Amino acid sequence: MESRAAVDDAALGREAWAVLDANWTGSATVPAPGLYPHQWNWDSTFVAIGLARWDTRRAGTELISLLAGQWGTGMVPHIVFHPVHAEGYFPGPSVWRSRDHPASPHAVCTSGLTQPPLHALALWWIWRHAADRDTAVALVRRLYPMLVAQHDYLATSRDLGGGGLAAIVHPWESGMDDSPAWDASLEALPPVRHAYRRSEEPADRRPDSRHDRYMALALGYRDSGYDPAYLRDEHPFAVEDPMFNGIWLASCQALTELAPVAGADAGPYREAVERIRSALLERLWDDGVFRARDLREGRLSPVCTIGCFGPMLDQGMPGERVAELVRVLESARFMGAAGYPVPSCEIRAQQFDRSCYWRGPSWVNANWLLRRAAAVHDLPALARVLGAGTLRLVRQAGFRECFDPFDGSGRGSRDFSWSAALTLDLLA
Ligand code: 9YW
Repeated sequence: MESRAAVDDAALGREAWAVLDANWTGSATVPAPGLYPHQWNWDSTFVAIGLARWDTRRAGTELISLLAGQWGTGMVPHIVFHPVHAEGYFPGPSVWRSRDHPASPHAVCTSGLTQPPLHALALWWIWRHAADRDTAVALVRRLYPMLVAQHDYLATSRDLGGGGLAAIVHPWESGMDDSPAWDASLEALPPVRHAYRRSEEPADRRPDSRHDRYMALALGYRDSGYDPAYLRDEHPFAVEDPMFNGIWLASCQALTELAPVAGADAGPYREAVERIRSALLERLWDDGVFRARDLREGRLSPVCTIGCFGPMLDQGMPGERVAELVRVLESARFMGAAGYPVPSCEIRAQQFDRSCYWRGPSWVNANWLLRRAAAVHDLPALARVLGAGTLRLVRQAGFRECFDPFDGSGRGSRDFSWSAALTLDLLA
């Protein structure tokens, strides 16, 4: 039995490498062939994490190529466009017009939004697990100043609520685009109709009205010249997301350990960790979980989603809060009533939809983040269930974009990079 499992693992590992090699452009990994032909921000951080134990240099190249898209403001864009297929995805460079902005990089076209700041944690993961120590240390020294700029940007231009958290200004920035956590905020926007359509969008993706609102939000921000004052005073969507901020906090913790390697002072990040933790507890904690705060409407999201567990990534989160979160996570609201970890939306919610992206299906990256959270809080049984359940999903259905949480069948794109990369990490 044991050797059979070992053979299966080896075959799974080979399949994962084949997907990553097929999606490799020579300097970056695209999320999936066809639908996503460019470099996506948090996708690349998960790819770097998956490669970290096996290929230090390639893991580093993944982050370096992404950070080549960083703006002078410190913002790391959510898409860095591949020059050849530039208009093969909508919205492409002609919509974002990054080059019209004086702080954008000259060499590449990018979007004007960001995504969850997992970069410092990914760099820490490479540094912690690298077989090639010298390459890892050189990488830390090279990337550290860029991460400082990214974190400064979040702490200044994105603290739109003034309470110490970073706000997302578009659902795309959460990485969990169609999560029900944004429904109420989107519904509160003025009605819009827009001619744009995403050509290859699957029919079950999202209702038109939501996509039109996504476009209106993106264009409003672009037309302001990507102005931080516009975001603060006028932009109609500003949400403090617990997953985005939990990831930010975990990345600040990573920077406290990377600072001495880079010859820098860890002090500012120790303070940032305390500040973000207090703000999360004060501003987002409600009824046993963390909830997204809509800064424009001044209310917390009534829906409990996978994002509510993001602050569990904080090693210093008080034990009683972690225990409450784990109770909800293991209950019939999430893992307790699903065949596979972890539904992206609470099963009992009216908005739960087992077949629609972030409205119900299980995702390998979210499972990996929760497994990491279980590990930092010394919850080995939970970590094992999350790791084994995720491997069961990819073994049975392949490296799909997401999975039905009840029967484990695959959904969305095939040969999805982060599903393959994080499998390599789970197999280690
Ligand atoms: C989109 C690339 C991206 C991910 C997001 C995921 C999806 C793209 O694909 O969004 O706008 O259609 O929700 O997390 O980064 O894989």
